[in-house]
Amino acid sequence: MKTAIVTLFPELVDGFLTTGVLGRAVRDGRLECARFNPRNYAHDARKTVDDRPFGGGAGMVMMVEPLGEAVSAARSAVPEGAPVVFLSPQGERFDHRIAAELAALEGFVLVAARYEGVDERFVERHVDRELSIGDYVLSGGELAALVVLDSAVRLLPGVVGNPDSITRESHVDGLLDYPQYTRPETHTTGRTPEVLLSGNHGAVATWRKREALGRTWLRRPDLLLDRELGEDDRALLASYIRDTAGAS
Ligand code: 9WO
Repeated sequence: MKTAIVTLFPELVDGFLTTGVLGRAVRDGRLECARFNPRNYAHDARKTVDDRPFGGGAGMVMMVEPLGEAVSAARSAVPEGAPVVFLSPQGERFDHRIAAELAALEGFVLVAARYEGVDERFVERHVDRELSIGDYVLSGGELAALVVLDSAVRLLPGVVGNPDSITRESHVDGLLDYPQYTRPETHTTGRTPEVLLSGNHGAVATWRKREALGRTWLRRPDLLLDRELGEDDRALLASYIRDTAGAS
């Protein structure tokens, strides 16, 4: 996959592109991520990329020209037709479904802005998709761009070593994760649930499904509304609810 990030602070993304899962994807040649700095496309000797907002008000707005020219350069580093994605609190809410859509593409350009915003003409002219990772304001779009890139790249074939790790992950089947335990079996903080030590793979799978359904019901009931539960899952959730109702 060939990607590019447009950012005034390319050094901010370096650590993520050289470390862990993303770092290995780059070294294995499964991911390219070129960096483009709008500062290098400024038109004046002072390298200006921002200016005061028309109509007044606090802060500065990123100018359309340096940003637009940086995006044009970035587009030449990604495959023909790759979309330009702008990260902003005004965007469509990013989720696993959109991560999978992006992972199915040959590439995309991520645009991370700074200051108090960008000239709206940049968005109209250069942006194909505006994404938000949540309802909060950041100091810039870089963290959001990295969230989007990381979650999409993990879905590429061969990037996460064990394919089970992907299908097992939260949100892939629309449920939260089940609780996990590792050594020691017993600790002052508590004992590992017996079923996980039983060696009975069927019983383990049933326990995990019941925990995943139960925690989703407790913590994110909105996720269950989007999902038709089968007969078996309904029974597992009912059993979980009976048990927790007794415990609380
Ligand atoms: C800053 C600001 C200050 C005072 C009043 C209003 C304000 N709005 C902003 C603002 O939105 N700044 C943005 C900073 C401009 C675009 C890049 N920045 C950004 C992106 N902050 N947060 C995001 C972001 C992106 C995706 N998902 C969540 C947040």
